[in-house]
Parts: sequence; C-alpha cells; structure tokens
Amino acid sequence: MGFLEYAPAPESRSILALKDEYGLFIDGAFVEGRGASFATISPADESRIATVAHASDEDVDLAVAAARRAYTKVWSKMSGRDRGKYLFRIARLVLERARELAVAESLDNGKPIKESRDVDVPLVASWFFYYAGWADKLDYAGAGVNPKAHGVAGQVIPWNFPLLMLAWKVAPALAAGNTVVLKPAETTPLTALIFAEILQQADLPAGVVNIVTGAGSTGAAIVRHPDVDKVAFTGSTGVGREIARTVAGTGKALTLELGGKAANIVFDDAPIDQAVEGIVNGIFFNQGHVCCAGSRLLVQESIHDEVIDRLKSRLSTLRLGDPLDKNTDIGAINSAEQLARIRELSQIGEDEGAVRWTADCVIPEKGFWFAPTIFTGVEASHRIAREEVFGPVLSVLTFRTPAEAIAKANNTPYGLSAGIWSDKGSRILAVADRLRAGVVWANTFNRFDPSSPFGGYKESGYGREGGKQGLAAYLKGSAA
Ligand code: TAP
Repeated sequence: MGFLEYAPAPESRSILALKDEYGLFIDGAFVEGRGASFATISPADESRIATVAHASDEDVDLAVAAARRAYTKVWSKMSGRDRGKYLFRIARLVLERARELAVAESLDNGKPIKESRDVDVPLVASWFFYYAGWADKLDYAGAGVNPKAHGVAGQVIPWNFPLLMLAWKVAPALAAGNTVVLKPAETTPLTALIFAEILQQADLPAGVVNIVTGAGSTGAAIVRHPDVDKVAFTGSTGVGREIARTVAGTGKALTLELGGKAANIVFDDAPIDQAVEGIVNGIFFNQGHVCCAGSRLLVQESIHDEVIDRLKSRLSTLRLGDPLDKNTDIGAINSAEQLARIRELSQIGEDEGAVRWTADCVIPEKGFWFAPTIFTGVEASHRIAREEVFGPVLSVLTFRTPAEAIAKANNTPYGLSAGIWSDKGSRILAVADRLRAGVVWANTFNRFDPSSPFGGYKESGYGREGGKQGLAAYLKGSAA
C-alpha cells in the first residue's frame, strides 16, 4: 500500500527550454549529423522529448579532428591555472542551471526528481569544482614531475547517471589537459546536449569538448579511431571486453568501469532500522540502475526474519510514479529493453526456486515500470545471485559466521563495491580488509565524493575515477 497512481506534473517540465531537434556538438557549435536521427523518449509515458542526431563514422572523424586541433593549438598550451578557471566556470553554470538539468535528467532517464535534484546535479557541480582545483597542481597527481596529458580522450558513458558519468569523465580529462570526444547513451542524450550549451556559455575554446550522440556503433567508432589517445568507458562488462580487445596493441590508454553485484552484509549487531534504510537505498535508489547497487543482501541468519519483515513494511511506504513529482521514490525503468531484462531475470529467479515478494503498487498504464521486488531463499548458484539485474530487485542470502559472509560476498566475478553493517568497528575493518571490492561502505551505502577513488576489481573493470587516482588516469606515465 501507499503507492500513488501516476499523475503527470507538467509544471516542472515547463522550466525546460528544450529544442525539438538537437544536432551534434562539434568544434564549439551544434551541427547537423550526417547519419539518421532518432527520438529520445520519456520512459515514464513513452512520449517523444526531442529528436537527436545519430553520429556517423564521418561525424566521429570530424569530432576527433576538432579535438586534436583544440589540443594542439589551444588546450595543451594553456596553463593549468587557466584550464582550472574554465572548470570553475562550468561548475558555477551547472549550479545556475541546476533545476533545468534535474528536470531534463528525470524526464529523459526516468529517475525521481528528488534524486536528480539532490544527488546527481549537485555531484556533477562538485566534480567540476574538485577537478578545477587540481588543474594547476598536476605535479602532485602521482604521475611524475611535469606530467603530460594523453591528448584526445574518447569517452563512452551509460544511461543510468547520464550527466554524472559525463562529469566523472570530462572534469578530470580537462583538468589534466586532454581534449574530449564523448558519446552519451542512446536513451539519455539530453543532459549532455544541455551541457554542450553550458560549454558555449562558459566560452570554452572550440573543440575542447565534442559531444556526439548515437548508438553503440558511434561508441565503437570513437574507440577504434586512430587519433584517439585514451579511451574511458563506463558500461556493461560485455561491451567493456569488446573495447579492451579493440584497444589491445594500439598503445591507447584505457580505463573501464563495468558492472557489479555488490554484497550488502548485515551482522546481527547492526542498528537494524539504519540497516533497513541502507538496504533500501542500496538497491532501490535510481530503480537499482546502479553499477555499485547492493543487489545481494547477505543477512546473518539469526536476524533474517526481522530484517525482511521490516524491509517489506518500509517498501510498502515508498511511492512509485511520475519521476517529476517531488514525492516519488521509485521512478521509471529507463527503457523497454532494460524492463524486459529485469522481467526475464526475475522470472528465472522464481523458476530456480527463490521466493518472490513484490511491493503492492499501481503500475501506470504507459511507460516502463517495475515494482520493488525481493527474493528470499536465494542460493549462490541462482542466476539472480550471480548476474547483474540492474533493476529494483534484491536477492537475499543468509550467513552464520563472518568467514561465511566474506566467502559469499567474494563469490562473484565482479568486485566493485560492498557494504557492511555492524556496531563493532573492529569487525568492520577486519571484514572490509578481506572483501575484494573497490569501494566498501560501512554503516552506509551509495555515498559518493569527488575526492574518493571509485572503481573495481575483476570483471568490474580497471582504473579509478575520482580523487587524485582519477586524475592520474588522464596523465601519461600513470598506471591507467
Ligand atoms: P552498455 O550497453 O555497455 O552501454 C554503455 C555505453 O556504450 C552506451 O553509450 C552504449 O551505446 C555504448 N556502446 C554499446 N556498444 C558499444 C560498442 N560496441 N563499442 C563502444 N560503445 C558501445 O551498458 P548500459 O546498458 O548502457 O549500462 C549498464 C551497464 O553499465 C551495467 O552493467 C552497469 O553496471 C554498468 N555501469 C557501470 C558503472 C561503473 S562506474 N562501473 C556505472 C554505470 C553503469 P548505446 O547507448 O547505444 O547502447
């Protein structure tokens, strides 16, 4: 109970001055693409938001050539302090246009406006502020004395945090002195295009950042382009593997941020109410479209029933519906394809013998929706325990001892993140030390800060984003 019916809130949308058609942003200007165009739609009601150009290989050539010219003639000659001034300016403009960016993000992606307004957009600004401060301090970035940029960076990002993933990539790349060709995901190009307008407002020299919209083929054209020096990719492990094969032997630098299947481990001495909030935030934030989502709950056997009861009653208070409504907790699934995958894996969960519980809610007639779902009785061998669902689906497993919790948590091909809930600091430190995960949260989950490096082990990829490590990934002589 407690779910609202879908009710559009058109007044929020009215602060957006969207164009009906968007071209590609190449060499400081919006230009027509040479390929076909495509519609970007609202996943909440399937309505067309705008038509967007699909960059062809020739368009990618033009974007890379513009980035190369800008690198050679302008950006590589500019002092770090001046590059920093542009980054500060971009950060301020993001804050000035924060409401508009938040509405555009929720409209295009389906995420609740309170998340895009309070999490995504403020983090985007903080990433630019943080890396602006690094631009004149590169000697301290861990890549030797007087470190040099790679040159042209090709960046391909996913749809789950469209503008934030852009910020994670563009801010350190520019601070380190690289120029950029970036492709947003096909289903969420809108905020990257508004960001291009912000770059114009900031008077960023032409060609320093180029945004080419399109599908996977556009991303592949960037990755294989011979004049791209550094490739940075965030997305699925499958596409990451393909990119690693393409880049192998070319001398290009590569960072990969891929999938995850994080364990959120709750010990019997944990503050239960806090842990339940952490479990909800861990898997239902952004509809579970989070690479580091706490998608596997590992709960100590003695408190299993209590935690699950409290979790169910908490989930019954969440509101699913219009992403632009400020009271919405659970927004729309980003695409029909993603919804089909979530449905398929959930069905497999049932077929394999796990017990499915779904929060009682009214699903809107149009759009892509999936109610918060919990599977109990999940075995380590079940596909919902091993594969990334990338949706609002929690798989619950139990353990008896810390050693068993650690073994189960590490029993995954991924290694991006994990959470530990316990009252004992010594236990948290001991367990964290033995988890093969790039980020371990203690008594919290899904917290991000630009000064903190983020990235994975094993099939979750390599290289780090954020912090000084994230800067080093855009400098020659660093590990990434
Ligand atoms: P992907 O299908 O891998 O897409 C990511 C991006 O790559 C999109 O822009 C996509 O274009 C493009 N792409 C597709 N095929 C390509 C190819 N052959 N060569 C180059 N680029 C290509 O992933 P997704 O479905 O958008 O995102 C979900 C996945 O990303 C999840 O597995 C999630 O865990 C992972 N993810 C990881 C992180 C971090 S930080 N580790 C963060 C967010 C997401 P299209 O838009 O046309 O598909």
